[in-house]
Amino acid sequence: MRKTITTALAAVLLTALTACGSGGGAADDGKITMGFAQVGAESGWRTANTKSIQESAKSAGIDLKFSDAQQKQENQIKAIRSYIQQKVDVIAFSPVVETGWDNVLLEAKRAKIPVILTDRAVDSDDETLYKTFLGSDFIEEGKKAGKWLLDNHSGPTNVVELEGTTGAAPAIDRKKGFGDTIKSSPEIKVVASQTGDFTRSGGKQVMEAFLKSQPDIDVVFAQNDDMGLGALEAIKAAGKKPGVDIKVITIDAVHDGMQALSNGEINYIVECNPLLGPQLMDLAKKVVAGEDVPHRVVTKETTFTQEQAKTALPDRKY
Ligand code: GZL
Repeated sequence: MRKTITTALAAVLLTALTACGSGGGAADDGKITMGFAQVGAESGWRTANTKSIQESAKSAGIDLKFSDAQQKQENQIKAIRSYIQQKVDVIAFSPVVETGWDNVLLEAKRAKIPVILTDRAVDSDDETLYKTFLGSDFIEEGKKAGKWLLDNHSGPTNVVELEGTTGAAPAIDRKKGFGDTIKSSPEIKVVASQTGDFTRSGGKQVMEAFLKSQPDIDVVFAQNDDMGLGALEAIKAAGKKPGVDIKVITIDAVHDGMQALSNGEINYIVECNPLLGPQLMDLAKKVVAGEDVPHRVVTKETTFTQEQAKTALPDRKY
């Protein structure tokens, strides 16, 4: 009798453990559960990125738990901790800033839940804290913006820069790529640089201040379309013609940016591809299955002039 009870108890315990899972490995029905901690909804780029992730999860048959951190790191960390407690099969997120992730990523590692970085990087020295980082090369994007200015400026050129979220990888790296590239021309000077937090309102407010404080602005380098579009409003309100009196260079190539480029109000856009969903889901399946994946996957992207925008606009997906 005692033997029967012990055997039954062992069976119950084993089932309970299997059902809860020990983190990692798809659920019994083979369905993968992904916890995704998104930055927020600050820009047209982010909206397109979220749509790509949600639609791709559906087509990949992946059960997606999704959270919007309203651009606050503490909210992303809370969301990741909740995914760990829920014992999801894989966690993915776009770190709003580069620093402050080691502790929560260590908790995920101890829970044996693999992590995938998308879009933005973390500055951790411990590369075992995440399986792979899928996203753009932001330094390259900054270089492309700087190269266009080198090739298309004439004489002394005063630049004002609208920076992205302070501490965010795209803000740090785009600034570096742009600055390092224009260094080769002593005629080009960044006379003012300030964060607009990747938002349209932020770009407008900072540009209004620049137009008051800077007597002679030749170029605006906005680290994303949304801040650039906000700057266009400020430039027009100051009675100047964007794209002509003040040249505008931006990064992203979302629909509204491409429309302004096509209309001649923006001069050049460096694309930053937000459609990371399909690659993310492929990587997640491989990671959950325990397969090796590259530690870095760089997304493909291009650049657009005003003429190229006119041709590309009708077929753009975002
Ligand atoms: C870049 C992404 C940036 C976009 C902005 O990959 O992190 O954040 O350039 C967005 O539009 O807010």
